[in-house]
Amino acid sequence: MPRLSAITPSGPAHLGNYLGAVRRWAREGAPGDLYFVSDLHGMTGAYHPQRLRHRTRELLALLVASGIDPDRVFVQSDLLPQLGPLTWVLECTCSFGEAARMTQFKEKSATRELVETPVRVGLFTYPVLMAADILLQGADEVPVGEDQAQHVELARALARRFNSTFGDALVVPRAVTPPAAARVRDLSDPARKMDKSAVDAAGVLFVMDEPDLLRRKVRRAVTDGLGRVEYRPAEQPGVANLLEVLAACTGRDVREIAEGFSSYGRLKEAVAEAVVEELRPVRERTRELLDDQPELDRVRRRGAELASERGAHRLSTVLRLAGVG
Ligand code: AQP
Repeated sequence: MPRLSAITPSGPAHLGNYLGAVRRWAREGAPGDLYFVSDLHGMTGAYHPQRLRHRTRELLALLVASGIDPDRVFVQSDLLPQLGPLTWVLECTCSFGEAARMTQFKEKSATRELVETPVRVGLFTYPVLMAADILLQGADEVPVGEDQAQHVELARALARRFNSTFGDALVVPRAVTPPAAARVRDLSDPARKMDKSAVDAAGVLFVMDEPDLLRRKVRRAVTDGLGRVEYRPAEQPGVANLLEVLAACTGRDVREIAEGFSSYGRLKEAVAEAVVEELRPVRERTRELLDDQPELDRVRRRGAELASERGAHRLSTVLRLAGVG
């Protein structure tokens, strides 16, 4: 049974997405695992259509360039003909109160109301679409962080309810905690995680940034006035973040690394070079794929075909049991 993971094109992929997710998927994924670019989830707030399309392609290329089996990768919107009806069936299985309990909606809608009105219904219902993503593919495990665990619980509840009300059709998924990975922080504000949709990109190292830009961003990383290279995340969050990045890129122990540096300047140089070398091959392969449109289109079509084949029988059973279609 597959595990299902996704990445949303809410911005260009950054070093955190790469070290914390994509690289791990490529290195540690089991042969049956599935990955998708969740472009429909990127529409729940204000967005720019061309930018969404471009970032979706770029993320698809990145996943394949990172070494994930292209047959296990797809773009969410390519499954709209199946996700649409399944989402509707699930929305008619989900109570309003259940959807309204999603804490991520409460948090995001509160923030968005301040900067952008109105808050979209899509932001409210997207956990049901996420349930459809999971249930269509028959994924039994969904590796997610704490912020998404409640959504997987919803998918689990909806699958159970559908099965017990209408008949067995859906695999009941569960959230699993992914193995601990680097949590990369914003270089300009180490109190925050590195974020695709950060308003200020100065502290975000994007996978597709040119080496010189990466170096400049690392050189400007916020540290502190203590002048001591030690791994003390609470007292020296900026320095600790740089050390963690270096550890994740080199596979070395973070405390051991700290002992080798006496100045922030030297540490930053080493971090910059390690990041440049870590990202260089994947950036170059992503670029090659983006430049080879027929090949990327072929990969995308095949991924979509395989993913929709995986879901076709399940969807028709669901519709039959639900009395429609
Ligand atoms: N800073 C990070 N460090 C380590 N891992 C990270 N991930 C995200 N940020 C970091 C991991 O990347 C995967 C895909 O994430 P997503 O598309 O669901 O985006 P997100 O978690 O909401 O965070 P982003 O990338 O910063 O995007 P936005 O701007 O949309 O919030 C996940 O496995 C995530 O853990």
